[in-house]
Amino acid sequence: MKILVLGGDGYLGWPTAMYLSRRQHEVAVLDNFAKRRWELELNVEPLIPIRTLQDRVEAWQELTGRELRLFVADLRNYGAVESVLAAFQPDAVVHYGEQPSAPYSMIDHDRSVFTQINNVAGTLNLLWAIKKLELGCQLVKLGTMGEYGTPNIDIEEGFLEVQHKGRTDLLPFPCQPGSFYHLSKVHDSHNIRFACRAWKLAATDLHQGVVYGIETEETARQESLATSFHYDEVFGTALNRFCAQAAAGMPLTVYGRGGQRRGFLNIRDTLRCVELAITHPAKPGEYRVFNQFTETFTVLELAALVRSQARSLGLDCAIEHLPNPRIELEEHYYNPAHTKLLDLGLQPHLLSDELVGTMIGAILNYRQRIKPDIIQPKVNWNGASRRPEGVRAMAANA
Ligand code: USQ
Repeated sequence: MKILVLGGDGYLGWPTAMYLSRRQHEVAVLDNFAKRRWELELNVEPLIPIRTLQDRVEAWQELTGRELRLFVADLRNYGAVESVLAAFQPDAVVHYGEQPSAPYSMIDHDRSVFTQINNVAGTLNLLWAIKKLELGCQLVKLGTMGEYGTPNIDIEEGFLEVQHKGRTDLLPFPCQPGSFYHLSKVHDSHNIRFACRAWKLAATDLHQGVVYGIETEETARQESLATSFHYDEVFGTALNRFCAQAAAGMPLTVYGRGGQRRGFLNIRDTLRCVELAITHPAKPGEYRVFNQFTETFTVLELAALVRSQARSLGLDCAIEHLPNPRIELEEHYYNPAHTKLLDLGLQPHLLSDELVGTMIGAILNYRQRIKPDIIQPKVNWNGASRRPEGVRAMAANA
């Protein structure tokens, strides 16, 4: 199958491209390297030094003999999107090509506007190009579990049967997202669903939970194939950050009471879920949602797990409850369904003490690169973010 991976330079896009290439698919990657620019703006960098995408594509080819075609293009440029799709003629498009951070979208006005324009317009351009070229390809889009928020009822996979004044309908599950980033994904979902209805496109919206992990089978083959693992407050996510903090001998940054419960999954399962969506495609006109996570934890449960593993590795590790910089419930009901990917054959890599120990061990190899000053949260949801000076113009020009 011909598969185009958008955002192929990112934490998930790059491992996905190699994973699919190794399984004999003809894979192309597209990126505009925006994430590397945001890293420069905020003066953060991935834990493992990451080669350019061109170098990584070459390294993959030398190692496996398999070609990854590379397109450098910005999804906000409709002409570029159309030319890439016309040149490659994909059977499936895997769309990771968005600004992926909730804190980034909450730094200031410029970055919230940027996040929504970038994400929503990029996806709209893609939908229009797929329609115009009549490619008949399927779209596999990375959405987020955060689209739903934390309602006081069970969360279903995309749709809720509602009875109202004696009538019944299957309607999109109500969304109460917790940041302008998560909102951008809700807007995408509505646009994709409409395009499926209006133009008979076929799409799977993967509502993914928080991903953890530093390596996959493919990235582990050599350091030049490593993926972009972040532990900073903007691009790092909860468990990845806690493991890096433990390796650096710093207290674990639990926001507030830590009763926030979320769905989590191993990075290896992300790749498998995307493959399952592609190999069991949506039908023309179908918009479907899979909740993509394998288990739920509270933030405090994760911190306790990391602390116990860190201590067994001889590291000094404490949990610190910081004032929560976000607006979110710290104690709440959370019971989302997640059966559709399991029904298709997903066999989860569940989180274990051993895995957390392995992650901390892998991070310890790069301990000298950890910058302590990018760990504490500075971005506040109330709009009073302490961000670096002199970056406003860059964001506005992005
Ligand atoms: N948290 C802490 N301490 C930290 C970092 C996070 O307590 O040092 C807490 C947050 O307050 C939040 C929870 O951990 O309650 C999750 O935060 P996160 O930063 O790990 O993840 P989030 O901002 O929700 O976003 C991440 C990805 C995003 C994806 C989303 C899935 O960055 O791309 O869409 O996870 S979900 O969370 O299910 O919406």
